[in-house]
Amino acid sequence: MFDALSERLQATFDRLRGKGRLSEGDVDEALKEIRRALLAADVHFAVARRFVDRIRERAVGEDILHGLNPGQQVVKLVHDALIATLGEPARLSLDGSPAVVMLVGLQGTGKTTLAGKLAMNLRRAGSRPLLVAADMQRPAAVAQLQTLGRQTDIPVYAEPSGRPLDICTRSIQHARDQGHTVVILDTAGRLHIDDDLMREIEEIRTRVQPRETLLVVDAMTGQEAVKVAEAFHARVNVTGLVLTKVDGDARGGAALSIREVTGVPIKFLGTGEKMDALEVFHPDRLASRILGMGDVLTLIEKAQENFDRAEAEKLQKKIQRATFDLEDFLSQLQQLKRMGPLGQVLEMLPGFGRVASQIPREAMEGDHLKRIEAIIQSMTPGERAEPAIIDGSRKRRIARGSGTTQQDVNQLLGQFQQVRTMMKQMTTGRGPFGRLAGAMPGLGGARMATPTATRRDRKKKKKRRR
Ligand SMILES: Nc1nc2c(ncn2[C@@H]2O[C@H](COP(=O)(O)OP(=O)(O)O)[C@@H](O)[C@H]2O)c(=O)[nH]1
Ligand SMILES: [Mg+2]
Repeated sequence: MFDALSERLQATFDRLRGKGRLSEGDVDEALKEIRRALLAADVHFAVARRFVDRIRERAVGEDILHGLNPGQQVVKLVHDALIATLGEPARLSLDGSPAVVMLVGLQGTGKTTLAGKLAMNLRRAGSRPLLVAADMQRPAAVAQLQTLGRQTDIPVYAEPSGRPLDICTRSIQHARDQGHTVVILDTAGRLHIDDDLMREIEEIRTRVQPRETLLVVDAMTGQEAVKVAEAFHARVNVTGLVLTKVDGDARGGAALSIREVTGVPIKFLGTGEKMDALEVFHPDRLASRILGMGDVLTLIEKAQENFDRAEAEKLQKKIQRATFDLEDFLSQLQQLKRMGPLGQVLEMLPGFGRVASQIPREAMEGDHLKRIEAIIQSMTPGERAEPAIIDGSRKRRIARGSGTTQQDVNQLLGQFQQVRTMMKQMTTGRGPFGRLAGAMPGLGGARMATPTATRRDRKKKKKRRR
């Protein structure tokens, strides 16, 4: 999401930065370009206008033309305007015993998927969630939630038939009896113009008094999503928005308009079909990602969730002894893969968004990793430890053994060289990888141990530990 908007905004900034001094005309032109970029990304026209007005006011107020580095200041103003548009960070409220979270929205937006993701997320944080199958519209809906419950090992309350209102009411008593702390109601999809079905959730809401009513919105639906959100909010007083399918190629207009138009905060983003593809929404992080500044914080959290501490410590020693070899390369790739699709991970690195969009998709998918695995497994232990000895005839043998081409082998060796270079940057603390390494379990220490680490580096590192 946001690829096109990102590119256009960054092109605008590049033009500004290319100029030594900025005139009023330059800033006007840039603001027009920003507005056009927003509209092209399907941002609501009123939101786009307000966005640009915000920047213009501050540009004048702070007299950026006469300040240092006006181009850079425009970037900062756009960043601030993005955050203002995306709203304040808002947490899910879990007051109540049990706390009830009702999921509502159109059909197919990802409510049931979210129910599972949310339950997993809350369980990790120490809650005892119960999933409730309150979609009696589609015959397969109850079974879908039950399957999810089995996969995630989270209890599901379901009844073979009956009215959703009664099922929800009974499920809450059941939750109390069983000591559940959170109840997630997975309701049926409905059109905001279907009066009968809208009345149904109004009744559920009145009866069970959910602490949170989350409207699940498919980011791919663009402008229409904003209208739907307004209609739902008017009837059931939505307390939070969840944007799903932001991993798709939506233009991002819904994400940028919906909070400002409805006044309801975005609480989560759905970033994939799998159960771990849920992100707590952080406006500042998304703003940075849109502007190509990366989202190192989310990346670090993902890394900490998925990296194996023991592995990381072993790796740290290898980097110190400069014995990082192809075996380690393979194990690193496998760990990285656990953090999610490589493309999404790379986009979170500062300056990498633009690079990531140029890497062919297949290069980031599982098949590619399988090929790499096959190639490395066709090497002798000596070759894996000392790739420099791999000459033409060895390459031919490896290609044959792994069912790949010599070109594939060359490509892998090239990538390995690049990673080695990045590893060097990690140990000297330069560039995005340096910052990332500093935060990863085990890797941070590598920086201290290198001869180039200065006292200041050591102090910084100490600070980070606290
Ligand atoms: N790519 C992607 N697909 C999603 C996401 N959330 C849900 N889906 C898919 O969207 C489809 C509909 O999801 P479902 O949870 O059944 O929607 P519901 O009708 O609102 O309950 C399914 O194929 C899901 O796998 C997401 O964040 N990203
Ligand atoms: Mg469903």
